[in-house]
Amino acid sequence: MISAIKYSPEVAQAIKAGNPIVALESTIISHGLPRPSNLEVARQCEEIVREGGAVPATIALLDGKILIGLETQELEAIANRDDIAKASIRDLAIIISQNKSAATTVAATAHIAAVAGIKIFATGGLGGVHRGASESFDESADLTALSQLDMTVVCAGVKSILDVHATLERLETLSIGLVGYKTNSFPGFYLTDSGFSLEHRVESATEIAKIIKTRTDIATQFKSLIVANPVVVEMPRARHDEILASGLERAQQEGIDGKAVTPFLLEHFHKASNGESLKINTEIIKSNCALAAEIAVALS
Ligand code: PSU
Ligand code: MN
Repeated sequence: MISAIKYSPEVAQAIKAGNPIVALESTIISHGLPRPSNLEVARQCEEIVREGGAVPATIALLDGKILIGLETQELEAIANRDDIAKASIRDLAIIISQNKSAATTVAATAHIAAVAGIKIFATGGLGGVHRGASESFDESADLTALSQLDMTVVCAGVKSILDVHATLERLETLSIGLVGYKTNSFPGFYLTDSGFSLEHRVESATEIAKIIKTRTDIATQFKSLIVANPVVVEMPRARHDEILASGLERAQQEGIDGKAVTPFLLEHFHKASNGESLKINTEIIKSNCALAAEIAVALS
């Protein structure tokens, strides 16, 4: 047991009993969604996982502790406090040692979940290779993290603000598994179809559970599996492309770089679309939580 970890009673009980658990990230709460929707959506996500028969384990760092499962006030703190940093794997030990607080990205959340033996994780859209990465070298640590962890991540593809083609190439190089849930097209976060096709398609949670077990049988489990679950009602494409173009331009003008890029562009989308992207983002996360719970149950 790592001393910096604090489990919520609900998660501790589920681990002890071997009940299905779904890990949830917190960067989406503190940096991906605006207040006050962020707290509301975080609560709804946890409820959806419970309704699906699994226990939600939202992961974050609060005042120097790793929390696996957030209690009411802890979730409120992550959603509302102004001192919540965005932590990737490399930041974890530093933030814990300095008794600080941070939300965890997909990379950091997956790492902590794996330490706790949790194998299923739901998020919105993965990080990936940013546009212009051949110059900026901006590639999310989500990719390298997932190439080293025994994790199954349910997401709506990678965020459409990224270079999707380059990201798919990197996923292949890193040997990260990729299946489309009831689709042959790689989803594009706000868009149902990113324009790239998928080699593998699955129809059910049971099928995914079988793949997860087989990965362990043949020792490929330490390179994550991505389950790409497309959003049902997408954003009108012309509007999407227009908002993305203006967001990228603003980011460049304002010199936004590093870990600030993704939150900046997401916020730009939420503002410029008058809340439409927020609605879609919320649907994406909820749907991924429901599917992740189904997979966790099928696996147990
Ligand atoms: N998906 C969302 N909203 C988000 C993120 C994902 O719908 O805010 C976050 C995740 O935590 C992901 C991070 O790990 O964005 C990627 O950030 P970066 O591009 O800086 O690696
Ligand atoms: Mn980056």
